Amino acid sequence: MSHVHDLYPSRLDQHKSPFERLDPVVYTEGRERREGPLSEDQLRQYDEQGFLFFESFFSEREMQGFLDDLKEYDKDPSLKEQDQVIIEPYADEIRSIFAIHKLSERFDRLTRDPRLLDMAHQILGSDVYIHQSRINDKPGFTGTGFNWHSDFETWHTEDGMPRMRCFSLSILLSENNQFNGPLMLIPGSHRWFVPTAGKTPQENWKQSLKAQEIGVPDTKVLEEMTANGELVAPQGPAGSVILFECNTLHASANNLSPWPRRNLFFVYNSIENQMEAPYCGNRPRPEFVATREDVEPLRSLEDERQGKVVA
Ligand code: 6CS
Ligand code: FE
Repeated sequence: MSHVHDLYPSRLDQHKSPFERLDPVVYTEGRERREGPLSEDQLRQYDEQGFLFFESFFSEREMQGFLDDLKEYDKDPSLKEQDQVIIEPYADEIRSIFAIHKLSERFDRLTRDPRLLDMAHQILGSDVYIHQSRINDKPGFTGTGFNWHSDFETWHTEDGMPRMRCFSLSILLSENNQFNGPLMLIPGSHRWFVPTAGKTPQENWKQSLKAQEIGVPDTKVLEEMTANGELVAPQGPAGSVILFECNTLHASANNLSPWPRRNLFFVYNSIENQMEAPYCGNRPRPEFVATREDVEPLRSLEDERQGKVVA
């Protein structure tokens, strides 16, 4: 099945200039803003900049259980054989583990923590589900970076995500500092859609999750995007959280320090923005990279505790 008209065309055989996004950033839909943990100021900042940073959102102690789970996974050689585990290009070490919330009850529960889920409801203005979850475990010395990209550009072309109504929460499980390859973002870049050049090969994910080459904006556009502004690289202790819009341009450098950079990502998508056929025309990517079948609106743990959720 192909799409008659694509609002966000990309992976093209000719150059197309960036254009303004067609979707809201904060979904109010004519109603009053949903109540939630984010202040008007924070919502405005997110709207303008495309990200928010919460230093020490959780305590380091709260993160310990998650790190213990990861240590167990590191010891399990059979895990490395699975497709959902991506190995570093130049070392036999884990780069990413996808669908972590399906592997571990502890991670699954965290997706429904009201402190996170209430922000998702407030920004996306609807029920939400997890489009993708992963650990990016950038090991000391050998961990490689991530090239500049917009997540939405990939999720639209390769997964069939129709609109920009989605964001990522990156939860720092280890300290992120200037040496271990912290996430870099281009503030305000989420306001532009940047079409990229080059056809998407079948099963591109096997290559792109190790080192992305297709779907990367050209350097001229990146220069323009940073011309009046700056780059930001939020840094802080374990338990800090970066919330960034699905179309915010971001990247990160190699980790040449001895300290691993272990970040957990939950991608919250609106229930009204479920996957269609991939816009690049290829076969859909596996369910562990892009939820297509198993779409369940998340209910907060608070509701469960109060017995409000009827099975
Ligand atoms: O292809 C993807 O879905 C992923 N790749 C990158 C570089 N970022 C977002 C996402 O995990
Ligand atoms: Fe990304």
